[in-house]
Amino acid sequence: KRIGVLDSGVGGLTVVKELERQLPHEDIVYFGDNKHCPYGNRTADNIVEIARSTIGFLREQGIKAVVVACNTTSSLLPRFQAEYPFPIFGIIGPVARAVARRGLPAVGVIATELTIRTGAYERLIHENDPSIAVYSEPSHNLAALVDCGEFDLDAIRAEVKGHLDHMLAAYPLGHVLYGCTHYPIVSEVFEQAAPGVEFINPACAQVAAAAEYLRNNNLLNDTGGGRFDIYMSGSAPVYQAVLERLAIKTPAVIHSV
Ligand code: DGN
Repeated sequence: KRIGVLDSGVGGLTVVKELERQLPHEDIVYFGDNKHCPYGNRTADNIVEIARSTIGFLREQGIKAVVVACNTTSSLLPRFQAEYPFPIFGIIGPVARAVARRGLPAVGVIATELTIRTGAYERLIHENDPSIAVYSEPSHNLAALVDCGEFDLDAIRAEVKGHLDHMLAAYPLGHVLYGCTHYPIVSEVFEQAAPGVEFINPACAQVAAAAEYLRNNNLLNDTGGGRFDIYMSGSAPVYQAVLERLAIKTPAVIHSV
């Protein structure tokens, strides 16, 4: 059986990149819900409804687990996680534990408005260590700017710089989390805008946690892999461009839904 991956669009491909690196023998079925993108500006009830329908679709493809490659959906995970007979891995819990393990005094989180509004990053980080200062920066536009696929880098640069200047003026942060899976697609823009900051991609901790669970439950493939289907309601050339930008090696079959 395969691992199902979901996002509102191309952002979840940054998690696929990590799956390819850490679990090269797995087959992946991806759902990019471009029709409803951006998620970050929708209501919580609507996102939960969309998540149920997407997981239903992935389930029909024959899956053993779901990796929620979307922070916005992950921030609402407790509302639907227990409804399924297979594990559903969120992206926020594992990185919250990783931040606490590293003993960081403070972190910034830049994410969609809905992710920030749910308070999920603060809550999960503070469950591990209440002393960590969390500085949240909501972005109304950034995920959509990346997903429009033209990579208007000037517009993306201006948006990123505005957010980082705002955060860093409030506190001299050494660490900032990419709280939206679309952002690591343009990681070089973030790094250039704030050279002294270490940007943390939560996909690494998420996939490590998923791998550990699947290994402990004998659900991992030891050989094989390389089957990668993308179902999306967006534009295939945009997906192709992001696959190339992230240097994802596994050949993808892209289906329009
Ligand atoms: N990529 C998604 C996330 O991580 O929150 C959401 C992007 C969006 O739809 N705005």
